[in-house]
Amino acid sequence: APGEFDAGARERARAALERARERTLALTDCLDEDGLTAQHSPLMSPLVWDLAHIGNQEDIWLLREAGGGPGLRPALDPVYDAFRTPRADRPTLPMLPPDEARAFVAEVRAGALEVLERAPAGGSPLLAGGFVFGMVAQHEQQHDETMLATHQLRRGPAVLTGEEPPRPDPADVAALPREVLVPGGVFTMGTSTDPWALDNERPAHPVDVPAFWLDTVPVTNGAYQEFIDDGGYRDPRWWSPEGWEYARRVGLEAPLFWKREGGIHGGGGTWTRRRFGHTEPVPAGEPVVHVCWYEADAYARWAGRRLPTEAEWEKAARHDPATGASLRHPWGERDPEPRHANLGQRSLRPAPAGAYPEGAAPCGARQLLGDVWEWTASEFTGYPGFTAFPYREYSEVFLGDGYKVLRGGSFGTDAVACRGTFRNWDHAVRRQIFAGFRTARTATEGEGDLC
Ligand code: AVJ
Ligand code: FE
Repeated sequence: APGEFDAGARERARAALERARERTLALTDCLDEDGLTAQHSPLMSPLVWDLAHIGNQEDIWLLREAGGGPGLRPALDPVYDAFRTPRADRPTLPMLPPDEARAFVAEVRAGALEVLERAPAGGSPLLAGGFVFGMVAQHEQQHDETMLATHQLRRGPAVLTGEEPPRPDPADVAALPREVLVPGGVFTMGTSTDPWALDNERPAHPVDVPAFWLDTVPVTNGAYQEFIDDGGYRDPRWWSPEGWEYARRVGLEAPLFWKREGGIHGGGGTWTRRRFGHTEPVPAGEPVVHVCWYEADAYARWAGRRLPTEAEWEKAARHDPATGASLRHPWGERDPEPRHANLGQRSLRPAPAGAYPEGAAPCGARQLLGDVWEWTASEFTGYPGFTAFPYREYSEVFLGDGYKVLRGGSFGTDAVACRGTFRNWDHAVRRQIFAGFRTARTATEGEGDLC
């Protein structure tokens, strides 16, 4: 039964924990001691901090809170408390060296799997549907994506490999409309039933979203280059006042990791990008990635459009006009499979725009999940009736603080941490995350009204 921690939920929890750990080890076993303890960017923790922080959270939530035991190493809590020490200062912490960190996470995991076996089938909200195990698996996967971003920032020879994402059928892509219409009316945003949904995705509530048009696919590198070539970075008309001030101050002129080869300042030449240790021509047909919210907002204004609100994004991704219900994923209730979306770090890049027809939403938009996180116009706030669960530091302390919401997940997001309701957030200036965007416009009167 839903809500019960039955055999099926236990098996899903075990599989999610094991998949997360395989990825964590793949991201850390490929570097030597120096590569793990060095700080590759002041924006990020040393990788060995993420590794033992993953184990520390599992110690707290699975061994102590779910298991009711004393935990393995509570004395490590202050070292791996993200709120006590900002990322820039973490190299100074008395962190476990790599071998000890590996032994620590393995020992915590052995205990956690015992808790998983013997935890009661019902009773506490923490165990309902295996929530706390799902939460810990999602936490590890979120840090894995953060570690992937650290790998992208890291200088030096490539150490990661991935598959090529599928090439979409060019005829199919050419036939796609530039934008799709999402009719006006009420839809159900958020969820009260998804057992592993996190506190900020709850509860389900009705939201009236007027009709709007949304880009069928994310904005591509080719389209973004037109903005650059048109002098978009030098024209304050397109920028919010804070965005303009920021862009001038730090000298923004292209997405992070891009470099102009030849040409003159402000025009000409060709662009290359650095991607996981390789330099390559910027592929025009792929969604743009590594832009901050200010750049996305400026591009949208230049294009005569705007960023979608978070509610618009979720309505496009979930609302099924045939039934009036909200789907779990754009394609329906099934867990993501490789044919639906570019998720899970199978690939180290977004797929070309127009890929994944089988993952399309009812409105016809593609690639809403996977490829790149999508900046929305909205700030991160709690839904009506929000209650922090199980700890205030996951979401609550960030609410109302000016963070911008991102939706949809990237090629580096695991399926367990990605669904139509999943909410991510970050500062408007952040570019090391795997973020792109798509644009929208409000429909004119008469377009898309429900009669
Ligand atoms: C939800 C991705 C914003 O990485 O800061 C990890 C996830 N929370 N550990 C973050 C998280 C605690 C969080 N984001
Ligand atoms: Fe964390």
